[in-house]
Parts: sequence; C-alpha cells; structure tokens
Amino acid sequence: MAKRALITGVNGQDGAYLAKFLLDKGYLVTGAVRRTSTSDTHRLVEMGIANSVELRDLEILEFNNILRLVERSQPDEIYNLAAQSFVALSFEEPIYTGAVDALGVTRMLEAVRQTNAPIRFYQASTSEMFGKALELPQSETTPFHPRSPYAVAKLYAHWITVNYRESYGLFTASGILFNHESPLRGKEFVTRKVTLGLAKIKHGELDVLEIGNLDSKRDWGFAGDYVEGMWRMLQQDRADDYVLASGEMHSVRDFVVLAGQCLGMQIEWQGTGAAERGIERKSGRVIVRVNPEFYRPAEVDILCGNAAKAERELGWKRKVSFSDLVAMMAETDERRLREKKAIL
Ligand code: NAP
Ligand code: F7E
Repeated sequence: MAKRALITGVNGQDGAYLAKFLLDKGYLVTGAVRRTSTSDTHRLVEMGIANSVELRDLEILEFNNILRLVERSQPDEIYNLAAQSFVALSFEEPIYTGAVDALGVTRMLEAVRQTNAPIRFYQASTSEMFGKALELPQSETTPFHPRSPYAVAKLYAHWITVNYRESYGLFTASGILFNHESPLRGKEFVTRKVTLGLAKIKHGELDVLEIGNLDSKRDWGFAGDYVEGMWRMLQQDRADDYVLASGEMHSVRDFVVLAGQCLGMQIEWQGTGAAERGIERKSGRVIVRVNPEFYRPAEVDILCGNAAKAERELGWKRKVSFSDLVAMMAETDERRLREKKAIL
C-alpha cells in the first residue's frame, strides 16, 4: 500500500521540492496550506504537481485544526515545514514568529501524540540555531547561540522535538539544515534577491541592486538535495538529529560576483562598509550599493556545516555544487524575464 505523507508549508520552497520527491516515490501526499485570500500554489504549479497534491487548510496557530487534519489524513510521515522563515522579519514580528515557529511545533507534536498512531515526524530545524557559532564547522554537537527571534523560536522547536522523542518515545527527527536555495526561493532571501536583481539590471528593469552585509558567509546548497535528506531521516530504524550542509562557505559578495559572471557582468568593488559599491567593468556603472537598512540588529557572521553524520548514517550527500546552484538560479531568473513570465 502506498505510504501517506502530510507536508505542512507545502506552498513554500521546500514544500514544493519535497512534494515532488515523495510523489515520485509513490507516496500519497497531503499538502497543508494556510488559507489566504489568494491561494498561492505557484511553486507546485512550476513543479508540475499542483493537481497531484491533495491540498488541505491548516493554520499552525490553531490546535483543533491541526488535530483534525492529522486524524483525517492518517499520515505515515509528517514533514513540518510551516514557519515564518524570514530571519529579518522575525526582528519586526518576534511574538508572531514565536507563536508559529516555536509553539506551533508543540501543537503539531501534541496532535501526533493524541492521535496515538505510529506517525514519523520531521521538524525543520536550522543552522541559525548555531548563530554566534562557537566552532567551525558546526555539527550536531556544536553548542547553540541563536541571534534572532527566529533562531530562538527554532531552538525551542528543536528541543521540544527531542523532548517528545525522549518523553513519549515518538519517532521525531530534527533536521538541522544549512541554507538551501533554488529558483523557487522567496525573493526576500539574499540569493534570489541577487539573481533576480542582477537579471533585472541586465534587462534594463532595475538600475541598482541595494544590499546589506556583503561580508556575511553562508553554507549554501540546493533545496532539491536537502529534501531527500529529510526523507532519509524518516526511513531510519531510530529517530535522531542530523546536520545537512555542503561543507563550503561563501560570502554574500562571492555570491554577487558569481551571479554577475553567469549573467555576463564582471563586478568590481570600490569602497568599504556602507560605502562599498559594485561596479560593472564594461560600462563603469554602479550596479550594487550597500544600504544599511538591510543590516540586522544582530548578525550571524559565519556558518559552515559538517554533515559527516548524515553522510555516514543516512548515505546522504549534496549533489549540486555552489557554482552550479548560482548558475541555475541566475539563468532561471534571466529566462523568466526574457520570456516575460510573471515573477513570483
Ligand atoms: P518558506 O518558503 O518560507 O515556506 C514556509 C511555508 O510555511 C510557507 O508555505 C508558508 O505559507 C507556511 N506558513 C507560514 N506560516 C504559517 C502558519 N501560521 N500556518 C501554516 N503555514 C504557515 O520556507 P522554506 O525555505 O521552504 O523552509 C521550510 C522550512 O525549513 C521552514 O520551517 C524554515 O524555517 C526551515 N528552514 C529553511 C532553510 C532554508 O535555507 N530554506 C534552512 C533551515 C530551515 P505561505 O505560503 O502562505 O506563506
Ligand atoms: O540572509 C545577508 C543577511 O535572508 C543570508 C532562511 O531560510 O537560512 C535563511 O536565513 C545572509 C544574512 O537567509 C541582504 O544579513 C546581506 O547574513 O538569505 P538570508 P538567512 O538569514 O541565512 C536559514 C538557514 C533559515 O533557517 C532561514 O529560514 O545575507 N544579507 N544583504 C542579506 N539578506 C537579505 N535577506 N537581504 C539582503 O539584502
């Protein structure tokens, strides 16, 4: 009999890649979406699976809603991806972020516990929990030092996931995932902001890309690789926590330069700090400018993950390199503009 999966946050980047991955494996997939006045399934449409996922309303702030959905959909596996996932916004909306990203997970786990069925549960934890990291690279044993309301909420969610495993013997896995991107990434995140911004500059639709901290370093991988790791975590004999990462780090500045090269623009830098400018060599035009409005009250300067445990125990390894990821995103945004597709 086909396995059943319930994905919360199915309309997000990872939700779309995971739903496609599970459908290809023969799963029956229920996708949970919060009701809005405009049901935004564009990522499922772009993946060609909008009609293959059974969509159900779910508001993660509402316990009764969650309990009914878990009872009715009778999943073998739940992938809890729903979250307010934008770190910068969490400084503006710390209470809301805590309600969704922290207590929302307790609501999900309580629903699983009360249903009393052998459901396997995946929690979308994050490298942001390492924050002001105490070692490099970071692994499952690195101490946490979260630096934003988002990261603090996710740390609560991580520990409550561990706690329900230890207290009630539930199969609950926490995936500590480093940044993973794709052409379906939200436009507010730096990678997509850069690829879309530079593609617009190339097409004459934007003059200058305004950006925040160019020195920040991240471990960026491809979302399609990371959803496979989520699935692998739920196929083990025993639930555990795993880091998924590429093991490489690059600065935001590196990302901008490489995305520019993919689009035929050589970017050179002048100035420092808030006065730094990115100049296109051929035209001599300033096309990148620092805007301190995009700085965060507390920054996570460097993240780089050690995924040795996942490689050893799950047989997981990322396949798409950093340069291929940047090229995939830049070329997709450029093509969308050239073909005058709606930019979502
Ligand atoms: P995303 O694109 O922002 O998707 C998050 C989804 O959660 C969206 O579909 C959103 O619905 C939904 N959601 C938000 N609030 C909700 C609520 N109150 N009730 C129900 N659904 C709600 O994020 P992502 O990049 O796919 O990430 C998936 C998960 O992994 C998130 O939990 C994120 O925090 C975590 N994570 C991401 C990364 C990464 O690099 N991408 C790394 C580590 C961990 P709408 O579509 O209606 O907005
Ligand atoms: O920022 C810097 C910014 O917003 C990356 C989420 O998926 O990954 C993501 O969180 C870095 C930061 O992602 C701009 O200050 C510079 O240092 O793309 P981001 P994030 O904060 O790392 C983790 C793993 C998650 O769990 C989250 O859900 O880039 N940066 N200039 C900028 N960032 C943005 N957004 N915009 C800028 O203009």
